[in-house]
Amino acid sequence: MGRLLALSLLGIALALLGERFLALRNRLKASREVESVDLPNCHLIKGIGLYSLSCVATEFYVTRAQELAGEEAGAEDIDILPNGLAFFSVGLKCPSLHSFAPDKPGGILMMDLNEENPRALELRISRGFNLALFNPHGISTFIDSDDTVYLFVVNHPEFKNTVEIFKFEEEENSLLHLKTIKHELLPSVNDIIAVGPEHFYATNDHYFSDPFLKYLETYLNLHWTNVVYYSPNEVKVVAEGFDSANGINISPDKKFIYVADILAHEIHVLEKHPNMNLTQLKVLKLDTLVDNLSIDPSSGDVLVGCHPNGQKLFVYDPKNPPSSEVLRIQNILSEKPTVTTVYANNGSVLQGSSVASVYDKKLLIGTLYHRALYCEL
Ligand SMILES: *[C@@H]1O[C@H](CO)[C@@H](O)[C@H](O)[C@H]1NC(C)=O
Ligand SMILES: *[C@@H]1O[C@H](CO)[C@@H](O)[C@H](O)[C@H]1NC(C)=O
Ligand SMILES: CC(=O)N[C@H]1CO[C@H](CO)[C@@H](O)[C@@H]1O
Repeated sequence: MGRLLALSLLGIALALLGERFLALRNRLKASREVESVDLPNCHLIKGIGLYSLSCVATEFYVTRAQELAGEEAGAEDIDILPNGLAFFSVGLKCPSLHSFAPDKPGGILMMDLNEENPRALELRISRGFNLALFNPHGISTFIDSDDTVYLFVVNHPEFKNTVEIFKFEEEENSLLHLKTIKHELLPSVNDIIAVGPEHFYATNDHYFSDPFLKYLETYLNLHWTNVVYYSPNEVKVVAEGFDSANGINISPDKKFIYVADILAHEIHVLEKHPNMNLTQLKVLKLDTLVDNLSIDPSSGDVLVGCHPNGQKLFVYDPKNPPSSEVLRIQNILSEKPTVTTVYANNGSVLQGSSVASVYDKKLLIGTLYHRALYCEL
């Protein structure tokens, strides 16, 4: 009897795993190909790639890509100030990248998009901050009523999860470190949107922080990831049940929060309440893995860096590389938002786009590891 029971349980477990495997192929959009959509005035920004999936999802891919390209993984996230200064976080390292990643710590680059040929410049960081362990991920800026600019950076020192708050000192091209935030409700932070000088919403892309448990929860499709609101007085889960919550951003009027659920191919529109609670307003289903979200400040449109075929991110084949796709969503609050493809490429020019950001008719497209594209719209 004991053996029969054990065998039945094993059978059920295998069936479940098989079903989860097929579901994973679907979640990764394993069989989708893209049609090219070109933009006329683009050039590559040399020396910068941008990547933004979680470590677990990309560790294999980035490792392979680095081996193949002989390059260091590039920037992770971009945030552009209203005056055209763009910030990039660079040098995210993941546990399994240990031996490949150089000892060079991460950093924050800045680029002035008002310049004719903008170049990225590394910002100095004030003494006292542990630069050697700097491992930056999602970033966000907040401008206070006195025009102070705060830069919020998700950090993974020794693969832990913290949020660092810096004050940007423009004349010195430097960042003054103000605060490190750690919290049990921030076990696997991916991206962040600042809503006050010490206040933010953040996505957890996993429920667990242990790498093996992360793998398991993703594979089993548990939908345990969430969005957390943090302030010095109150920290709370404000939305949950995401497959893998990734990019997060806010509407120009600050009334709505947008969250990209990468493996569910969804963008969630959440209404923000005075007590900072969120309630879900709608979910936009797309046919692609949605990574980082940015807002076009002139129109409020949402720009999405997407992976049309996530499988190719895992199983990297230089002859059949991952493609790129950038979507623009107009009138996201309306009954029928318009979704247009701004850019799509089969990987011959740009592989694995993860972020697209627009400023004054200029579009920056970043990728997981590959390159960054700078286009005049
Ligand atoms: C909203 O927030 C309050 C406190 O900030 C909390 O006690 C309450 O449970 C939340 N309500 C909902 C519906 O989540
Ligand atoms: C990608 O498209 C280009 C033409 O647009 C074509 O030459 C190339 O073979 C395609 N590559 C793949 C991997 O499909
Ligand atoms: C390019 C871009 O807009 N990236 C965004 C990724 O998500 C963070 C958090 O919402 C934004 O601050 C970045 O701007």
